[in-house]
Amino acid sequence: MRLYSFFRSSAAFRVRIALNLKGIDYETVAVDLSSSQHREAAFLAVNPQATIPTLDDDGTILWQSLAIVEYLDSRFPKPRLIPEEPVARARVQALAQLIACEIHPLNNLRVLRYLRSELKLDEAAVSKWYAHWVAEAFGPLETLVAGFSGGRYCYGDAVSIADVCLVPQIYNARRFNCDLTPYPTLVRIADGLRADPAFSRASPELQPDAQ
Ligand SMILES: N[C@@H](CCC(=O)N[C@@H](CS)C(=O)NCC(=O)O)C(=O)O
Repeated sequence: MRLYSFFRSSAAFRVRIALNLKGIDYETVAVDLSSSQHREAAFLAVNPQATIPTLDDDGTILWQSLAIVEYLDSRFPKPRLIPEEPVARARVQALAQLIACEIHPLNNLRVLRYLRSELKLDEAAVSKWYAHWVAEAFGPLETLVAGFSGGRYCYGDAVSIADVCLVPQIYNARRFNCDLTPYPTLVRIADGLRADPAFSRASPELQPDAQ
């Protein structure tokens, strides 16, 4: 498998964790988002949406991190990241989507670039925007996870797609200096999971393209 990745991409970080948890060997194909390599013809031919991550599984191209994690879960079910039991299944996906669909689309690179270049916001205003959308989602997420967690993971006593999304989002929130003190459960779980090599090896600073 080949993973088109950028070291700092939190969506790629999710897929790296899932690949590591399942013990799947993969090759990293670095795409430099900072120089907009993802918008060049060579990458658009692979993924017309121009987004990272993109997975090439023996010529089959897959994109959208949650769809990729679900694909990996179907093909390599151990450990299951999306439970089979219907309630657990719906809930871990809801937690994952709270991060991947409610925070990330408002705070990803193209949105921040638009705020800076088109709307002429300065760095203080961009940081305020970023922190606002993190807080909007982390508030309810903290309450939900505190109720569902068995202690070590977001939901029950098993790793899931919710954990796969949480760790990169906490990492990014710290990078943007967001105040995480209101979310002790989320921080405890994310920091605990970083002791697991499947999570720590996926971390941005350990990627081959880390700058
Ligand atoms: N919903 C997509 C989001 C993908 C996405 O936007 N990835 C970011 C990196 S984390 C990206 O490629 N950004 C490029 C840009 O914003 O121009 C997913 O989960 O894969």
